This record gives sequence, C-alpha cells and structure tokens, in this order.
Amino acid sequence: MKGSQFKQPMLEFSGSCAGCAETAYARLVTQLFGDRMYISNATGCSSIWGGPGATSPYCTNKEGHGPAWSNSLFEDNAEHGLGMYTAQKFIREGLAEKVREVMEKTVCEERKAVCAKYLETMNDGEANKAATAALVANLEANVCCDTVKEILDNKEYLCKKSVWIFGGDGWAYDIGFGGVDHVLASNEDVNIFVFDTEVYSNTGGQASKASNIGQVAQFAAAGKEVKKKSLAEIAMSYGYVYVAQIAMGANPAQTIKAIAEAEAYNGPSLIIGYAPCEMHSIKGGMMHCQDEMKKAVECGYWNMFRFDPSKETGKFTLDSKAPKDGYQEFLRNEARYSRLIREFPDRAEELFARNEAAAKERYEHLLKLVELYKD
Ligand SMILES: Cc1ncc(C[n+]2csc(CCOP(=O)(O)OP(=O)(O)O)c2C)c(N)n1
Repeated sequence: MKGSQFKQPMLEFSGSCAGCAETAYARLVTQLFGDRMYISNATGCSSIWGGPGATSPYCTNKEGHGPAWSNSLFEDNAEHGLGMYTAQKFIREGLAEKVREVMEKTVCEERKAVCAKYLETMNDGEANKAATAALVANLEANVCCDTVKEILDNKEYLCKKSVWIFGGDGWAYDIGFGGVDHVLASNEDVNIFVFDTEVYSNTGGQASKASNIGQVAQFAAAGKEVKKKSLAEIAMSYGYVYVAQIAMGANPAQTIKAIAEAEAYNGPSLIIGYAPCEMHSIKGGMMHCQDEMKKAVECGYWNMFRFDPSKETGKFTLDSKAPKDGYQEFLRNEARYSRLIREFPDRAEELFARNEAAAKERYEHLLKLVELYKD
C-alpha cells in the first residue's frame, strides 16, 4: 500500500459516473507505472472518461512524465496496443545498439559502467528507469560524438515502457476477442486489463459473454440463459500468459500484487477486474461500489486468483476464501437481477438457482486447479 497510495496518480478529474470502478483500477495502475506507461484503449466507457474531446484526465507528474494514451477502434484495440509495444521495442533495440557502440568506444570507465547497467536492465522496468536516468545524465554531461547525440535525441524512448491495453468486457470477451487472443499468444511483454462490468456499459447495457445467468440486459430482457465465459481460463490454457482475476474492494492488497506481478512478468498478461457499474443498479447507489465487490467475493459470485507461469511450483493461487452464505441476497441487491423477479418470478427463481449452482461448480473447479498446478 505504501508503494502505491503515497504516489501521485496520473489520472485525475475524469468524467466517469460517480463511484465508477473502472477509474479506480486505472488510477491505481498509473500510481504504479504512470511515468513510463503506454495505454492503448478500446472504445467504451474507459475511452470516454479516459479521452473526452479536447481534454485528458491523464496527466503528468512534476518531472513531466505521464502515460501516453491512444484509442484506435473498439474491435482492434489489442492489436493496436501490440503495435505500440512493437514500435517502441524496435526503437529501443536500435538505441541499445548505439549504447553498445558508445560503451565499446569510450575510454571513460564511468561511461562504460552506465552503458553496461542500461543494457543489463533493458527488460526490468524499475531498474531500467534508474539506469536510464544515470545514462542520460552521463551522456548529457559530454556529448562527444554523433552517436551520443542520436541517443539523446531519442531519450524518451530509452526507458523500458509499461504497455497496457485497457477495455471493457464487450471488447475483450466478444468483439475484440480475436485480437485479445492473438496478442496473448504473441508472447510479447504487454499487459491487458479488462474492466469487467458484465455488460456493454457505454452503449446502454447490452449483454456480453461476461454477463451471467439470470442477469437482465439489453438482448437478454428475460434474463441471460447461459453462464459467463471463463476468459481467464482460455488465457491460462496457453501456459505462458500471466492471468489474474481481482476485485479491489474485496482485497486491495491482492489487486496491487496482481498488477505488480503482471507488469513484472516478461510476457503477455491478462488482468480481469470486477467492476460494479451504474448499469447494475445496486441498492443504495454507486457509493457502495467497493463494498459490492467485497460482497461479490464473499458469497462466491466473483473469484480472485492469480496464475503465474514464471513460478516453478504453485503457479495457480486461489485468493478467494470458500464462499459464505448470502448468494441469493447478493443477486437480489442489484436491480439487474431483481427486476427479473417482478417480471418473471418463476423464471427468476430457476435462473438464480442455476447462477448459484454454476458459481459453486466454478469454485470447486478452481480448487482443483490449485491441486493441478501444485508441483
Ligand atoms: C465495431 C464496433 N461495434 C460497436 C461499437 C459501438 N460501441 C462503442 S463502445 C461500445 C460498448 C463497449 O462496451 P465494453 O467493451 O463492455 O466497455 P464498457 O463501456 O463497459 O467499459 C460499443 C458497442 C463500436 N464503436 N465499434
């Protein structure tokens, strides 16, 4: 907590709904990596509060560093983010060549050492940030040749970037899924963050593959028939993708841990953050957003876990405790579910029971994964 909450957020004054869970997650990511962060954003709520016309809620710190942000389309965001990553990787590799050249030619021991440190830490975010600062200070003190000048002309690209691909569940589970899958399979060092509101929030609440059984949404007026897709497990099946499910209001420490691990992992990462939304019509309103996440985890509606391929043993960690009672109360506390009782009481009972049964089955399955990945 100390390493994040005393740090300056580089996301301020967004135009999101009050209590929005998406901004709470994004803000936290900027506190951790904002000064060396690239964001590729899918169209959706996060591109609207994240990039309203003519202004930007993303800002810089006092050194003038802040996230670089861009939105391409709804359907190609993952590919767009991979492009951002590949472009900076290509530029950095060219710069590394030049740094190597300077290191080999120079007779100054100190310059040799800062060059070596930079090259050594190329893939380690925080260490490379410090090494880049030392390298730039050393080179600026004596611009002795054209190679040094060329490095300095591109100094903003030197430091390892933290590349994030943001978007909602409509993007990640449905319309942009092909791209998400392709980018995860690329084995490149990018981080995908899904704000899972379980509906297409920005266009008025259409059902997505993240919506759950009995949930009333547009195109699911009588409650969705089938269960939520397990995007996390699809990603885990690759074996080399870091995957986590988080819920900030239920366990902030697990949230921070997952974000930090995903970023440090030298390969593709997928984080799915549970994001209660205005569209859920939670009793008492969105001031209860973070509490609602806690309730969701306690009753087993949402599960928190982490799958870390870099671990030798125990790759899968289940961070949720065994569910307590209160599942049906949880569903009935949100009008996206409870309105089905008014309209189709019998069907509501049946679908809500199926929703709970699916959650129980899912938890049992997650326990088996812990066993499976033990050794
Ligand atoms: C190809 C395409 N289809 C539809 C849209 C319209 N559209 C823009 S945002 C959006 C909903 C986004 O929902 P989601 O990805 O869940 O993000 P949220 O708004 O919930 O954060 C849709 C359908 C579009 N921009 N492009």
